Amino acid sequence: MPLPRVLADLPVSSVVLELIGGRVELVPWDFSGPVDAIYTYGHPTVDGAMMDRHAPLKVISNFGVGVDHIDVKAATARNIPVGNTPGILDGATADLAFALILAAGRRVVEGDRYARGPSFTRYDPSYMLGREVHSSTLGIFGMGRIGRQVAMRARGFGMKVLYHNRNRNDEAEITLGARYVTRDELLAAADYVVLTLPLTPETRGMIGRAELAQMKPTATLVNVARGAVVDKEALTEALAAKRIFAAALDVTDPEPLPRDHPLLKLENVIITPHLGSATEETRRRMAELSIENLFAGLEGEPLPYRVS
Ligand code: 8YV
Repeated sequence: MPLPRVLADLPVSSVVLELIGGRVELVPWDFSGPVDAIYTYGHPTVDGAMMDRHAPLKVISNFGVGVDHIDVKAATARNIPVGNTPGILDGATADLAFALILAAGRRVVEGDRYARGPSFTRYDPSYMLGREVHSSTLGIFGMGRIGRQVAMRARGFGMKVLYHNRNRNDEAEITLGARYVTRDELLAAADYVVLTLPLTPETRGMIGRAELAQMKPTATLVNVARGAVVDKEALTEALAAKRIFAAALDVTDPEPLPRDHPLLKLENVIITPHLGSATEETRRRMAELSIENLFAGLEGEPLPYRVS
């Protein structure tokens, strides 16, 4: 019997290969014939036309939780189940959000550049003053699983936690003391505005010129969601004019940014290459869940972690 054929977008990791154990034939993204499954490892677009090109597909399995690159409605209309990896990367992503809050507020990356460079010739107590993290106000857009983990960490830093979300999260309010506020209230009050929401038509470009103008001049924007939630040209302008203190971005649109983009030249921005879930432990669990989904779909079983 021929092995099931699975289209995969990038060379997958050794962990994924180990879990597959030679039970499928992996074919590259530009393969044009029919396949049994699509395995999305990075974030390539998967639309209805692509699903039709590769029919009959039994499953689309995504290595990751965000499925903004997959047309889930088109998959549902074609009875193709879509699987993702929820609930296992929240801690790692919240850790990274906190690393970015601390690094931007306390100018850690800039300090590292300075300490290694020729200008550092003597210590000066008046250089590189940052902003406090402890006792400051954190504003979280998106109180889902990752937002909740960020709020949990903020408690340890004695931060006041505000959030805005489509729905109120009673559990986060009661157990973590997070306070629900409007979008405008959050932007005006937060010292750190953290984005932990999915990319949808409603959230695309949600932080633009007007929203950046509502932030305090001392505030920092942290994005661990998706690059397209922020209007990068508006952000570049705001940072260059020092209308906000700093930004720390784990995600950009496009990813990577063109190498000559002005954002890359600014001192008051930190950019990491989409490292939210990038720990050995979390990436192994993501591989496990996505491969469980893949095999369940190939065998015609319900997906254990199904988006739709
Ligand atoms: C992954 C992510 O890095 O889960 C997500 O939505 O963005 C990240 O955890 C990514 O999906 C793997 O390419």
